Amino acid sequence: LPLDGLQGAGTGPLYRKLRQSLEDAIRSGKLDHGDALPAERDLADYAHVSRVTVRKAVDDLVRDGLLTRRHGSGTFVVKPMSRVEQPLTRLTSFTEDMARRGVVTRSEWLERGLFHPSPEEMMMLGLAPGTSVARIGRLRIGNDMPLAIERASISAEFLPDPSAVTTSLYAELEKKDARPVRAIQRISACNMKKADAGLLCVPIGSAGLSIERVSYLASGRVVELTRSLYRGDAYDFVAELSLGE
Ligand code: 16G
Repeated sequence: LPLDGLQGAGTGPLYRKLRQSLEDAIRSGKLDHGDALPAERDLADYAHVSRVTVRKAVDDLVRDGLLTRRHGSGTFVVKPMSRVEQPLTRLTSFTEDMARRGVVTRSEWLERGLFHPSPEEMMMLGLAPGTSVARIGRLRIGNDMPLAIERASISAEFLPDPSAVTTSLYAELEKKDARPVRAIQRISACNMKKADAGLLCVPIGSAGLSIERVSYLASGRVVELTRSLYRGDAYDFVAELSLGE
């Protein structure tokens, strides 16, 4: 196995030492990105620890985003993504942005359905009383690395069947002739709370960028109200500036 013994691997409980030793193997390239992690039993035999200890160490590394579990095929070393440089002046979708960079995306669903709108959604989206709102909440993942949590609210008029959104919300809106053409976006700094940090695989309190986007149709109608939380260690937002009048 491409692992050094647990002797020099720091102090504390065994699973921490094993975690450290696995992390060292990943950082030094002995375990390469995309490699499958040896079977739990082999790791346990090799390190002279129990399988419970191995599982704890692996859980730790999965939580911190160094390893990923793929259902049915095992545990793999995550390909780290370099920081994403995101232009601030183009109204593109996550799926498009990532495809352009050759990043493989997927989403985990946090929420998807029609709901009774909150007063804020009614106001922001200009909803008539008695109408519903479609909510699309997703953890957005690029090359196995969780990048952002996005929660979008859309008038049901433009998205009567939220379950039709399987990959791209904007692609689905486009089919309904309701893809936004203009948006206002506000970005502010925040520290991640426990639940969000857990989803994004970063330590609690890590720097995040909280982004609010309100998007419009050419007619001026609001289509989308989206609140997102982006990983501060993964994104650079860039804009070209020119001398004002
Ligand atoms: C972007 C947008 C989000 C929009 C999503 C649609 C931000 C910062 N970004 O991530 O508002 O809902 O794209 O992406 O809010 P999709 O078409 O891939 O679902």
